[in-house]
Amino acid sequence: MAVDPDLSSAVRRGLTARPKRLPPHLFYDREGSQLFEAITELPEYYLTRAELQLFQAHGPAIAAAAGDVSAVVELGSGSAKKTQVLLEALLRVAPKAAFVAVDVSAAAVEMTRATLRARFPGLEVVPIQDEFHLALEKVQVRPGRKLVLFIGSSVGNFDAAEAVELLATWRASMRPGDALLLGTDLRKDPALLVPAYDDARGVTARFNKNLLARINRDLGGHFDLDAFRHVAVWNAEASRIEMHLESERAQVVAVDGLGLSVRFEPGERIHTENSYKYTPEMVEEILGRAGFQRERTWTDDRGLFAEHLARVK
Ligand code: AVI
Repeated sequence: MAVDPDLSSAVRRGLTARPKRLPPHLFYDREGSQLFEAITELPEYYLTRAELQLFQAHGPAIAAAAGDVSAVVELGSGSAKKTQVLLEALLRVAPKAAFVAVDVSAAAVEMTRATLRARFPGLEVVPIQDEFHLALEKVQVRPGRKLVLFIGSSVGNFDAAEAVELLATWRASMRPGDALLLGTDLRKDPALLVPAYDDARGVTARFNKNLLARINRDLGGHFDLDAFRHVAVWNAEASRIEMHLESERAQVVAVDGLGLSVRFEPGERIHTENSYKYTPEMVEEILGRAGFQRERTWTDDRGLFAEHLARVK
């Protein structure tokens, strides 16, 4: 079995920590990415639809505020369903702009390139498979102002300190006049939030348990998926939804590829994800500390989701 060293060290570290945890970027192998696409179609998962509606309603205003940019750079590319709607509006204001699709996965950038080529035949689409900050440095060889997109509430899976560090790193590769469009989910009634992360069909439960399935597939793990329960809870103090996997009983699970035996108490949890839900103050704080000035914010019709346009200070 060819073992991925990043996966091995993250799983070893997380399963030997107290409390146990696994980092959320491990969700996104092939199965996990497909499950995430299925989540975005769920009736309970309002985020994707709200952001799409926001782009349909406010795309022209966002484009006017962003101005005549020479490149639109999307950090984290994929099916680009929502991006197409925004891009339509952006290209009316900046018809010569190129689109730069950045992702650590070659398959993701290729998928974006193919989708956008079909929809916008004249558009220059530049795929970059790299870490986001390195891609931003490469993009700066192009003259003109850039608009960087970090949408879909991806920032919400980082805590405030991590988010500031991340945005500040990108900020260091941006120039005065460049802009960032940041998508954030908003703090709201937990009666709406919790089902979005614990849907009736159990797709999010399968997405969460795919972490254990992945350890079984890629690291020779022996997790019994039925011996763990998917848990989604609202942590009001931290303003975040937390996902956990809770052991139904006392058990010891071997992970052969790591030479590890992991003991679980009944009810013991592995913390797998945080999804922060923002107030305007939280957004202002993160952008400001990372060296950006928030200029404008738009929300969808139901006030569920927000998009913030910020400039390099
Ligand atoms: C990718 N990210 C913004 C999603 C979220 O809503 O935090 C991941 C997700 N986790 C469970 N459902 C969706």
